[in-house]
Amino acid sequence: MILIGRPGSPFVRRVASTLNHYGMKYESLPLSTATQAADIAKFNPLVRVPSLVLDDGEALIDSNCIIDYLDELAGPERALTPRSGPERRQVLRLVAIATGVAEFGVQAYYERDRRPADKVWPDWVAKRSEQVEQGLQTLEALAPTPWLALGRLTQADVTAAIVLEFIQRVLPAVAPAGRFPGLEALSTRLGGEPFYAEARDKG
Ligand SMILES: N[C@@H](CCC(=O)N[C@@H](CS)C(=O)NCC(=O)O)C(=O)O
Repeated sequence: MILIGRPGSPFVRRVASTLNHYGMKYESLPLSTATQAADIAKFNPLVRVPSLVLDDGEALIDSNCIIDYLDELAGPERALTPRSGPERRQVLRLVAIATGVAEFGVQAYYERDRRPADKVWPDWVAKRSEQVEQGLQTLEALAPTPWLALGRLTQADVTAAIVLEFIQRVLPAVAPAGRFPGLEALSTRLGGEPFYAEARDKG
């Protein structure tokens, strides 16, 4: 399998971490959406990352769809997201909050850093930053248990920790050290896990 995209993207990183967690081998193709759009478009017409190209050439797109496929391959005993029922809904809700935080973080970051300076709309950056903070606060309220849900490691933990680190990098004023102590502890704890650390550093 080939994972398209750079680990600086939280969406790419959550797929890479999940592949590692399941012990699935893959190669990285760290294409940039900013400078290699035509190459990325061969795999995803929306020119977004990640894509995961399977050994038969099929290209899966969108981190949630890719992870759903990986969960199926891993089987219900190992899957980081339960297959059905209230437990699945609980994990998916938290994943939706975390990925929503990442999406709003990307929007604020693109608005601030990729637009021509005279076209930047500061109110938009402020609104998205506020929503990012609210999402992180909701996750923070659950964090110190030490897992976010089900008393064990789930996809919610992997995604939330990656997204916190992404926000710390692109919107540091929203997540200064000490603002989200439970999530910070989660990120530190997962940082000691090879499956997580390797995905952060790869590419
Ligand atoms: N819902 C998508 C979001 C993917 C996404 O937004 N990726 C960003 C990189 S962090 C991207 O490709 N942006 C390119 C663009 O917006 O032009 C997923 O979960 O994979």
